[in-house]
Amino acid sequence: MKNLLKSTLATVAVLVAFTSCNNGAKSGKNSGALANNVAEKVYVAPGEHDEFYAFISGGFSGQLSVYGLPSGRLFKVIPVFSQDAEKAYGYNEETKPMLNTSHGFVPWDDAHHPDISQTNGVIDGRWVFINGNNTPRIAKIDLSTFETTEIIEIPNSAGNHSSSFVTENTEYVVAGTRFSVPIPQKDMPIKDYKGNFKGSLTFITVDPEHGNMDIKFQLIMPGFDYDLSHPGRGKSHGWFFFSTYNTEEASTLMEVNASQNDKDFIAAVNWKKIEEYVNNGGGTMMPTNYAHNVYDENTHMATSTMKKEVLTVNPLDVPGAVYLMPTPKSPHGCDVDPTGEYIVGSGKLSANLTVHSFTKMLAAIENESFAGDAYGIPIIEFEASLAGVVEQPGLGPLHTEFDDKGNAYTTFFISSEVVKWKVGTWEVLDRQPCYYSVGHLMIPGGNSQKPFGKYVVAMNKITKDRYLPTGPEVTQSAQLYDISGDKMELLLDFPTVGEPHYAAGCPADLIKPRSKKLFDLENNNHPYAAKSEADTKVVRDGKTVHIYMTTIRSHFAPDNIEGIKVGDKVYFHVTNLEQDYDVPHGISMIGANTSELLIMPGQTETFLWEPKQEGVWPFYCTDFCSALHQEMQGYVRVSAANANTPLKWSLGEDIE
Ligand code: RUQ
Ligand code: CUA
Repeated sequence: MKNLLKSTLATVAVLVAFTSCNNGAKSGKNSGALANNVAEKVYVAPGEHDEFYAFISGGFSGQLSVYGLPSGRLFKVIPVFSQDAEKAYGYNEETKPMLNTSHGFVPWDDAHHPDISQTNGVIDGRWVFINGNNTPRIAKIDLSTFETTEIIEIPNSAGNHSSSFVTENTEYVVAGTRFSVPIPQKDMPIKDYKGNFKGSLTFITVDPEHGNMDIKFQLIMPGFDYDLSHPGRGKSHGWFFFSTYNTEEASTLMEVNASQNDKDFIAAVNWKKIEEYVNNGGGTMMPTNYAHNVYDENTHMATSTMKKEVLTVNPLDVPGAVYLMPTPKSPHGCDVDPTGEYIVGSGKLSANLTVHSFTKMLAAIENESFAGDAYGIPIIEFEASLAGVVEQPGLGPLHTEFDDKGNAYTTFFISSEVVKWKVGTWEVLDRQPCYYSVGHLMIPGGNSQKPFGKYVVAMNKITKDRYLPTGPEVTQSAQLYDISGDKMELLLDFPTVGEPHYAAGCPADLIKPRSKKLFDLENNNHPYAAKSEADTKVVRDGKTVHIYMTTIRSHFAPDNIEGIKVGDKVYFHVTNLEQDYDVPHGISMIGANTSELLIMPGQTETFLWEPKQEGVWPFYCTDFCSALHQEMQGYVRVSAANANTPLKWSLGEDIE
């Protein structure tokens, strides 16, 4: 019996060892995940702060989530392209215009690539930009309030994927189309795609002081798919690089038909040259229709303006502005190293990683080392701009980031790993498995001249057995690696909101001191604000009723309202009079076909209620704000549509 037990245990031990190996929960002596000090490296003690912020795209959630590194703790989900009932974003009257587009109100998008603003090539922590792919848009989030303050729709674009990357002084945030389409849109046979569909690359200026976005020009390129992009920096500042696939210009069975060519291109765009051309009156105004939505922090309201034209540029009209660098094979990631010299093209179907040299590219242009042209755009000879290749580093390369020591880190989707290699010698230095099938990766400051090479976050496409199961839909996942030593070390798994695509990170100190604590009531210019209880009132205008309401611990003013009628449109404009950090109030009304409001100190927000039944209906505060939070409530009396109940409101007295 004893022996049987022993041998059973031995078998179990072997099985466990085997299974855990299979699961990738690394076994063996130098196992990162099992080492004691690993826990310490990610442990942020209660009350302590993380060293880095990470802004991780929410993918098909349409949002942007804020994490701390190294802890992997989730702090906030910033609503960007999707309605968010928790924060009333897209539900309250103030923020609904943010989601307006030329297709009407679009309350969702597929968010991909956050990128933080830069000054002199270094992350400055002022704004983070992110693209919506599906109904092409670029959003700007203000990192003093962590709120989406601007969304600009991109006309002539579809599947806005090679976006939203910023140049080294945030001169531009750039958006490239994934799908080529008829420009302008028109009814035509799909089979006539080739030669007729076009791809637009959009350059959006960012006001250096206020951050206001404006489309400066759209470059109308051949009908390829523009997958990813990155700005030049340092010596290559003034250029922008875009990877392409489907240079075959196929429109059906793309998995086969868009994989025919040995090489596709990285398009190199000299935006400084085009900017000069445009500033001198170049380009063609094209009629179009797109929304520009701006949130004003002083009125606490967004407005949406429909723009009617866009300046387009034909690359052939600006000689010397656009070149194509052949790159094997259907390149996805298009990443520029911190010096600006090297442009890495990750050919998804290629055995090797291709690295172009900016210096060699300029020389090739100078010497006219061209191998023909595509629709008149010169194609640089492959060898002429080639800096080197990383040979057989893995399978299915997607994206590359850089540290501050001359190393590059590339993700491989198929072989499911991060591979570290040396920039310049192209030798592979280290590799670590990802669990599983990694897409993007992020080193804080990665898209800048100054990366902070302490951690890399791998954002994975598959999670499988890494967490407790949650039914068929399992959590999305990221992994944190320590890259401060020669070898990468896996430190942590943490779940993410939606499918994480790219992320942007920076030292917490860049953002923390500027984080706003409240809104100044004095500067509240909301047209329906009540800045004191004396200003509260209820105003009827036909069938529309405006309630000017305030909140303070722990009551609403007014809290008794009579004279509302069935069929009225009742707007609750609620101002939070608090002027202390971290004292929001909420409000919700029974039967309102919208979300609660969550109102920050000094802010005014509005929701619409359309009462459908007579009665006395309560409302209450939804945010636990004080010991008497539960007493923070009120009543609205609703009379029949033809009743004569007089309009009255009060606080602390009975309405007779
Ligand atoms: S990319 S699928 Cu960011 Cu690798 Cu979108
Ligand atoms: Cu105010 Cu709870």
